[in-house]
Amino acid sequence: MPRENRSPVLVPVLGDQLTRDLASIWGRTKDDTVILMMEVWDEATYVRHHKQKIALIFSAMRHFAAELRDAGWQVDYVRLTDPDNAHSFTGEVARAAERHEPRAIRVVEAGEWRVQQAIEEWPDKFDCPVEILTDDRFISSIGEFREWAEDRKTLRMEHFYREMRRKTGLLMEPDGKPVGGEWNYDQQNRKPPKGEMDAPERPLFEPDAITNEVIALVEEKFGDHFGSLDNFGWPVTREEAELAADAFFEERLGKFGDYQDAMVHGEDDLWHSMLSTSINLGLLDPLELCQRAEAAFKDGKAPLNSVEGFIRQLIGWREYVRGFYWHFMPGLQTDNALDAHRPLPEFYWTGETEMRCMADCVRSTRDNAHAHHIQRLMVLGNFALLAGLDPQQVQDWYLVVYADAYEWVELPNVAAMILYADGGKLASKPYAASGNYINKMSDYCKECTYSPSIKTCEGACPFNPLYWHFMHRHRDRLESNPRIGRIYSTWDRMGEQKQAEYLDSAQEVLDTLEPAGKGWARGQ
Ligand code: FAD
Ligand code: DLZ
Ligand code: SF4
Repeated sequence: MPRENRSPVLVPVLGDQLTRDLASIWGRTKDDTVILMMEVWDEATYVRHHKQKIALIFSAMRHFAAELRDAGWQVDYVRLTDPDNAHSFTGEVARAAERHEPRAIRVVEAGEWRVQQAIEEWPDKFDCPVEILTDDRFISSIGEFREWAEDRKTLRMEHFYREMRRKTGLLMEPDGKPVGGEWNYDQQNRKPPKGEMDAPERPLFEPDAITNEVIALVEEKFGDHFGSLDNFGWPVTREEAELAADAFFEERLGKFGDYQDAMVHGEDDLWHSMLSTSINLGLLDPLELCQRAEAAFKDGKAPLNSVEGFIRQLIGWREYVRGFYWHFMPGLQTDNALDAHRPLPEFYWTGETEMRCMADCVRSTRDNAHAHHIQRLMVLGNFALLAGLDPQQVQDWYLVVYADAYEWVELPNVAAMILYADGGKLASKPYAASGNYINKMSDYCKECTYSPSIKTCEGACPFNPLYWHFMHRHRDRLESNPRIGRIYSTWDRMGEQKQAEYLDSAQEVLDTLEPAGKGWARGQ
């Protein structure tokens, strides 16, 4: 009998493709398909991921494999500890091809450029047809984004977002106008955290036997990676992820909008959904989540500013950064428009700094493998921008430390959104802010060693002089930017003595930054 008739189709499913109706599984019959899942060393070690991130991915992969088997699929699952582990996706597909002699390989395009490069070599490597399918879990394909981007001078998220609203029909009136009359209610989503913040706690999921086994494996093999496993409570199955989503819609969506930009010491989740890990793994469908949010608005259970804000994050930002990533890779990895070369300070890993805001964000990152958006952007990111930290070291840090971090979503946020390393393709101006912003949007400053109202010298919040140091050193580039230019008249009016005080104070801060020891993010 020719091989085509008796051999199966091999369907490799990557660690962030844990979706039952993944394009490569969809429409296949169980008796002539082998689903291949691979725990591989290269993925686990190309950066030294936070321990919770590895545990989450392996546990979710193992649960997904078990779920597929229960549903009657043949799953070939390669464990990390398999003595013959080939270390790479390509190596494991080669081994599986020997085991199963497939008549074809069918795979969904990878989330990350690095992995996709490897997959694109498969047709030449294997002696059967290789079909690489579009990842239809995204609303906009890579090609659609490219088309949208091609003839535009500026690629603003807001314009793309409106296209996505029209495409999905979310929060749209029948006449093509946005529900409520406005496309974007971000102005209403900046309530400072005043008074008692009573955010309900998100559900944490008790590790089961599979997760405990994985946690032990991670402790054994990756025990010296950054982060703690003590608080591990991420959803690792679709059922758990749905329970987490239920809790968000019932208890937190209502105030999600108001407090989207708020920060409170020791309050790590506030009204955020905490669903990014599940969405990025493929356990939850972002479009379904948006539809649920829209239904909550229609049923009068959540206000428009919350619902629009949530939908904008998912069909706006999330889709936009993914398109942006593929449009500008691989250059995005090495962009450094602001010529920033300062090494990442050690306190990004240890949290040992007198800056109370930074210390709290690093603590949450270490304990939870999570920090919420405004902490990533306006505290950790803002400091990296103002201090002129090396983009590649900052990128590595963000990729390592967050359980939801995959390069396609991390890199545009880091290189383009926080560091302006792309020279302004994503953001119309750098997200630079002094201590005032953090003071307004958080309770951090009240008990900090520094004061946001002291601008220079003794006791000054480091963000204050660093802000002016940043503006001063990038004047040539930024002065002509209409959204920033007028800041320079304030600077010029200060007079030379005040300016010198700012610059000297900033230099003092910069001189105290101790570079991170080698080996936190890469290497042993
Ligand atoms: P919520 O605040 O509840 O938001 C809802 C959802 O919107 C999120 O789950 C996420 O899927 C999506 N979302 C919101 N903002 C963004 C954004 N800027 N880009 C893409 N999706 C977004 N998100 C990641 O998933 N992985 C990352 O590696 C990542 N790195 C980031 C790095 C920096 C410097 C910044 C500023 C943001 C980064 N984000 C990243 C975006 C955002 O911080 C997280 O998605 C969010 O904090 C996850 O928590 P949540 O699920 O409670 O989000
Ligand atoms: C992040 C990660 C890790 C740590 N380990 C694995 C793994 O062993 N096997 C796997 O399939 N995926 C892993 N991942 C996620 C991959 O890096 C992810 O699938 C890529 O982003 C795909 O582009
Ligand atoms: Fe952060 Fe400055 Fe506020 Fe201290 S004073 S918490 S360093 S913003």
